[in-house]
Amino acid sequence: MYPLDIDGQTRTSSKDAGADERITGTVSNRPLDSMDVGPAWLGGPPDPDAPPALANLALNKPVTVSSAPQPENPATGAVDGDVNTRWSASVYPQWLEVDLGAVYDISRTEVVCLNDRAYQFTIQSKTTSGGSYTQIVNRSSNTTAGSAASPITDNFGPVAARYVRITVTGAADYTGTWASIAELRVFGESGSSMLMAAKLPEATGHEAKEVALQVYPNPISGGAATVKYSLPNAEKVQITAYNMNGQTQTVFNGRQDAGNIPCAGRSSRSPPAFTSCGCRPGGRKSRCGW
Ligand SMILES: [Ca+2]
Repeated sequence: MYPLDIDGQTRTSSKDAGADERITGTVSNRPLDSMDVGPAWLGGPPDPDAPPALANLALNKPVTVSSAPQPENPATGAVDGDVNTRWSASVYPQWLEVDLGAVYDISRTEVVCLNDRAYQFTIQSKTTSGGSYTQIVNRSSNTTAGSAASPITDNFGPVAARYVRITVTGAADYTGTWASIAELRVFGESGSSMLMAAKLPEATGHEAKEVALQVYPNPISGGAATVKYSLPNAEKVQITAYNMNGQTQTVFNGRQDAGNIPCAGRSSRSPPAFTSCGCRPGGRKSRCGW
């Protein structure tokens, strides 16, 4: 009925991962505690009533634009986190679209303009590449300057979005034809409310004791998660990811060669969905470096 556990024994339930053979204490189902989920919880569990942490989800994400930018001011200048670099294109209207990489609930945008200009723009979003846009910000009559110290900021109810497009249509205080945006920031829940732990089974008397395990970032955020570990020798390995609700997903369960093992997953799924684990470039088994 159930696949074999890590010891190669028949599992008696979906929750039987072989722990009873691995530790001497009583094994029972229980809520996760700080020892399960690593350093991120050592100060205590998150406050469930705390407002969600917002992160700039546009930072260093892929961008597309309406026309060729000024060569020295490429599209990436709008999302590189540096207020001294910019995206510039001429003439109006010009748009720039950032792909957040996954659907997030976004609730604020900030726009920093070259020379503190009062650019006029709209911001639209959609959840799929083929979907239709929803306008979430209308600054088409804007007269507010957008400086590094005081960006043009709009807060709105959470909007599910993956693709966020700013269309610059003019400026209130600048008569040139260049759309020059130093930073477009898109804030939303980064996924930091989802905590993940990956555990190796407690080994009894052999090399797995030496396994080094990293989960990065933890809590996972930004849509992607990576688990890395080293195996000094070929081993049976079982890695399970947990989210804060205790939901699990088996990242890997099987035999792996010695070496450094990366696992890639998506934190935007709940529980996190891991799509690859191991290092087999070109389809060949091989060790890999980090
Ligand atoms: Ca910039």
